[in-house]
Amino acid sequence: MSTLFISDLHLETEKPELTSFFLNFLAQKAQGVDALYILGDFFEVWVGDDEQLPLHETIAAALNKLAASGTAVYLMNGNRDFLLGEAFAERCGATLLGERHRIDLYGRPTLLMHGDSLCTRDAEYQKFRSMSRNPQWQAMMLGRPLKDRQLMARQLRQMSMAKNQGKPETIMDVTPEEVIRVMDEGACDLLIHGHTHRPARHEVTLTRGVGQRVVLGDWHRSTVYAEANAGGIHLHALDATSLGPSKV
Ligand SMILES: [Mn+2]
Repeated sequence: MSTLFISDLHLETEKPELTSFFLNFLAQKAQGVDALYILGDFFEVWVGDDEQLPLHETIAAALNKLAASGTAVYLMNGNRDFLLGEAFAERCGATLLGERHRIDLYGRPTLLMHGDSLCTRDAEYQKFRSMSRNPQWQAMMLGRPLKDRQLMARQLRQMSMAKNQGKPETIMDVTPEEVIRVMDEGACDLLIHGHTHRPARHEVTLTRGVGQRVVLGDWHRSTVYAEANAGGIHLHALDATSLGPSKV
């Protein structure tokens, strides 16, 4: 019995090999597990659940199959796919989680996040984040024609890439004090998140003692995902080629 955690796949139509990697992962690593948690930035871009691309249908069908076999599937929004909603989650047979989700992981109180809110030193991004996570702003956005949203998403992505190029490394990483704050607040001694694309295990000194922060990797030709069971949590490096040839 085990639970898997992945994030930052950044799936997009233009990268069919990445979709294959993920489908192979589902078929070969996720079969029979208790639960699969996808902690944000599943998709490179998301303009609304009403944009139904073939990629989205492929992914929804694969997750549905996993869910139907008895594995609980959970989705969380990231900073790219913050508009991904209940309608798509339902098409996947998945449950959409809030931005800070607390679980009992085989007896261990655990906090799940995408991780972008932990990067508090990036003031400019946090300003955008509070706007883009506001339900009223989201409703206003989703009320606009799909074509407008597709165009805006492209522009936003270009702007964000240009801005991030000039930012120091420390600003792009989590703020240690913020990690302690959310873990203390959630009374959790394990935090699992993605976003920074810096997979690692870190010790965190909490009010109650030493906790752990597990950071998931992003997906290219390889990734780093986490597997938890009653014995603890482990990070696994995984190469796309080890799962076999491309299916898409
Ligand atoms: Mn992210």
